[in-house]
Amino acid sequence: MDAKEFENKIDGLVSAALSAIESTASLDGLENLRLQYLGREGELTVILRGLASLDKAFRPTAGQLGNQAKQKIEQSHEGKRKYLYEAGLTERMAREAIDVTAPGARYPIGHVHPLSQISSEIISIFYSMGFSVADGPEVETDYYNFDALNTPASHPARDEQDTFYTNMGPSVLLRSQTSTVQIRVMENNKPPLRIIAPGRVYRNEEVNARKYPLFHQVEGLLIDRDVTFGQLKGTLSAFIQALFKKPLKVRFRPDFFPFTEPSAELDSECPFCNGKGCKTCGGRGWLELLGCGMVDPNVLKGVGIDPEEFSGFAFGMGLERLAMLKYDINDIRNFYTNDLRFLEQF
Ligand code: 2NM
Repeated sequence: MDAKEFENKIDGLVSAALSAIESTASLDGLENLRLQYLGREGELTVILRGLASLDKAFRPTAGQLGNQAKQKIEQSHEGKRKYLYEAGLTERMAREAIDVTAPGARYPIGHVHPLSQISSEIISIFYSMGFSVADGPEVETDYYNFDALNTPASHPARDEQDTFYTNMGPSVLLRSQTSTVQIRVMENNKPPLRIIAPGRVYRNEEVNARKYPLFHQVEGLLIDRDVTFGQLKGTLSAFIQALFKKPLKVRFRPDFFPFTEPSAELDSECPFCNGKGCKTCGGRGWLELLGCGMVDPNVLKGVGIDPEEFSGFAFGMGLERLAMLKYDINDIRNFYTNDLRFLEQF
């Protein structure tokens, strides 16, 4: 190869390298070009390695040309590398920019179900009066649900029309009241006793806006010596005032339950109109809130408590009914459909 040929070859190589560098658009592509020309087996490297075979007189010039070529390619490569790096950085900064002033994402937080709310509230009121919480099975026997509660075989509540019996045996049923728990507590503990039994109960009813085959009760029981109906009235009127957070009159109307004698319904002055009469109380000024009475001596005898020594009172209320009144809910089915638009209001 003579000097002219060498010069042409070097020039051709440099202009090919520069135009390839010019047109590459990625750092990876650029690195491949660097290897192609300047790497250990790169086109220029191979040529420079072959200088020894050139005419001795031409060698210094050739060496100079080769080094200049190398510098040109290196400069071009370095210029393009900086350019691509900066452009990539600018693009990433635009793409990944965070607006630190943007409001945070809201995570939906849960709500306590209105039945759980009213249940907790009732529990804490009775807790403050010295009652503790008891619970028991939802699948029960007719002994605990009826016999022990002085409810005779002929009573209509025992009919399949009203109570869910299971296929686990003729006497196995879903409890229709939480009094079953109170019987179990009286069987296993000596008086004095002060307990409430919150929980699910089941009755075979056609569904409508006020009835559902599953609902919740809180029943209460107090057993001691010399318990009076006056103490029942005082306890329940304190409870009603604590629940509605205002001084409300209560009245007791005679009623009948197999497990209490005497028995009564408790009405309170309507807390929404203070007794004047409104939509909620149907213009009557009074709301029927719960059932109560003095525990029947037959119930005490059945659990081995001597009715000559001890007496007691008991009461029971439906949580759905109380929650519907307190939160102005017009359909009991809202409690069980778990529609978030409903639940989020509480
Ligand atoms: C009510 C109304 C009146 C009641 C009675 C008893 C027990 F176990 F002592 F006999 N527990 N709960 C009772 C009394 C329940 O619910 C409307």
